[in-house]
Amino acid sequence: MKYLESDKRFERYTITTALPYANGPVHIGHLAGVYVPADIYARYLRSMGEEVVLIGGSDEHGVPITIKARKEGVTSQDIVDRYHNIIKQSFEEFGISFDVYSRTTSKQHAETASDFFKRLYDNGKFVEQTSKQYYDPEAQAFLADRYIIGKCPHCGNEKAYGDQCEACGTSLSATDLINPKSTLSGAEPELRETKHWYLPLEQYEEFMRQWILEGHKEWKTNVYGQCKSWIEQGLQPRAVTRDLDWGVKVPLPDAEGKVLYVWFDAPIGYISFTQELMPNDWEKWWKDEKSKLVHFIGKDNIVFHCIIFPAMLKADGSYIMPENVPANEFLNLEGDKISTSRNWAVWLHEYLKDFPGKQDVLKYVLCANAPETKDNDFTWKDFQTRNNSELVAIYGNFVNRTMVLTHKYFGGKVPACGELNDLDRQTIEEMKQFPERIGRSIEQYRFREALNEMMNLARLGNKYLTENEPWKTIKTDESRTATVLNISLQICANLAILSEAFMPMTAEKLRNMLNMEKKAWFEAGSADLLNVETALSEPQLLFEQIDDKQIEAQINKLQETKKANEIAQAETEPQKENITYDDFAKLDIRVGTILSAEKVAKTKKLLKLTIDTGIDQRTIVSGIAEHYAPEDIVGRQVSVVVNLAPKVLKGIESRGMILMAENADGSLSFVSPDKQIKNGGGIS
Ligand code: B3M
Ligand code: ZN
Repeated sequence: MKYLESDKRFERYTITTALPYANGPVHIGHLAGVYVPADIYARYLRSMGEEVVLIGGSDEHGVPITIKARKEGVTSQDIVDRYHNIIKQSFEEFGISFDVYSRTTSKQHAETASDFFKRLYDNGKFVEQTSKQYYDPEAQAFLADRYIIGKCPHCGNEKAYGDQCEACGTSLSATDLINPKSTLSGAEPELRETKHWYLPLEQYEEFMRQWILEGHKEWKTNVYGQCKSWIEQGLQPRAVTRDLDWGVKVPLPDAEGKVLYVWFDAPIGYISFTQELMPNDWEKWWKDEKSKLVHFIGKDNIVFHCIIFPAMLKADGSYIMPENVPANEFLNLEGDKISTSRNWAVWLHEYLKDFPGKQDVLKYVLCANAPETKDNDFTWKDFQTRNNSELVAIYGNFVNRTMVLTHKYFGGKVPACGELNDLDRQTIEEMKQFPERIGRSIEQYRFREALNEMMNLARLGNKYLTENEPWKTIKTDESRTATVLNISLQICANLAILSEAFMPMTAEKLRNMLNMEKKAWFEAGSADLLNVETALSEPQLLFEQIDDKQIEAQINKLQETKKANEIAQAETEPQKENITYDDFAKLDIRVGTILSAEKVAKTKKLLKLTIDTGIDQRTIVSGIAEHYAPEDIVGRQVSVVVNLAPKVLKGIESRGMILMAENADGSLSFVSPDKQIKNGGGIS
């Protein structure tokens, strides 16, 4: 069952969610952009009695994973095993109702992707092309663009990558770099010929024009607009293979060292995961015109899901096309782009540690503020406000008042409804409209609007309760009070059904309180969901206030991240002029131990230290008072230049200098041996 006329021809829903790269955990941006809306959509449709499969999994191929593995000195398989498990667990804990959550390193996937390629190959759907690409003669491997660094031709940054300069943001080709170097070996790469297979997208241009530009004007404007601009610029052949040793092997005899391009194999994952779930039955979900295929993705994936993957499906010829691709824009965090590499994110597994049991709060906030039509900002303040003044003050408050009053006046049993007055009738009439109103919004992928409508039902309940003041009528008219609480409880029961798609954990708690079975969406809208005399459970708070302290802790955490990033990015001072070995040998640097330390009176920066240098015990005045407290450093081993000419500072003769390392923020740190050394041990 569904409300939109245009959806009535479909008998089942094949819903896919972008496969997150298994090179890091998932964060709120992933949840807001893809998994929250997809989960709402799937839960809603199931509740409407539709056949649904919600498909997800980890994207475990691609160059960034191999780079991360190399950096950590582990295998690519180690990396994807680690993050696949973290990601999968986060999704489970957040109750994303996947029917299958698999991974692209599975055997089934390799087979399906490989067969898919082979079929297109056998049917002459590819063109072979040879091009020149960088090759590392020492590592004996072709280099992905990311594996090459050199000088950016635009801004001069010496460490630009072959695909992008991160200093000025320009996209590059590896051949643009000045002085390119392989990051595998440091060698200078050379251009060598290599053969690859291309999908000639230009052959599908006319089809795309008809299918999307003519046939899907209803797609979200951000999605339609991007497709239009791609198609109008003219589609180009796309290489679907790469020279790499991590991925699905190209299933051809002359393709040693070549794998399928990650963006070729990943979307096939949607198909192979369906096969894992339903080995005998998968085809109807992918090949029957009565199946509605919907891809939930972020905006950076639009071209792959609207043009490239459909072209692959079309090249095969036996698949249905996606009916919609409701891509979202980006969610920012406290005004800055979310970034895995800069650790600028709220990680789901960390959120769960800091806010245990509050999955629904985050899902609610992310949906209420979803980047549906433009980029949006997540702030902790907004998170707090939405929790305290919406979930607690409206939804939670309404349910709690109703429950508490029913327990107080009617022993926790659903009281009978007496005669209805106009306000009762009007309230029930309004209540009846919510299932369709919310449902229509969801069917049109307007999840914020849908959520707001769901809250309007709670608002309606609150208003009804406040206007009828059952705590007053109880003194004079018990039957009136019974009617009002009966209707309020029926509204609670409606909420339990209609909020399940958005906040499943809360809905379940509410059902338990109401002693109510799980009911279908289309059963909502009724004022007879709870039978008279049904015993209710004890009232239990559905939401609780989040206080300033919790919010400040989160904001502080982000500020720490920011500081760490600034430090990591700060420019390093250029190297000084060369000196001879003899110049260096003149320095006499020894390990010494701090015997005592005190502040030099009337100065901010100076400490007077007594050091055992192994040669003698001497006084050194050091400008470290802002970085170390005297009591913390007694007993520490430090590096001392012992033959520096003595100098009088604030009336104290200082004989030598303590070596300090300076961080980007100006903070100082002792340069100390990493194990105990006898005092006087030379440093050279
Ligand atoms: N892993 C890109 C991303 O996470 C990619 C999506 C694949 S969907 C088939 O943005
Ligand atoms: Zn640059």
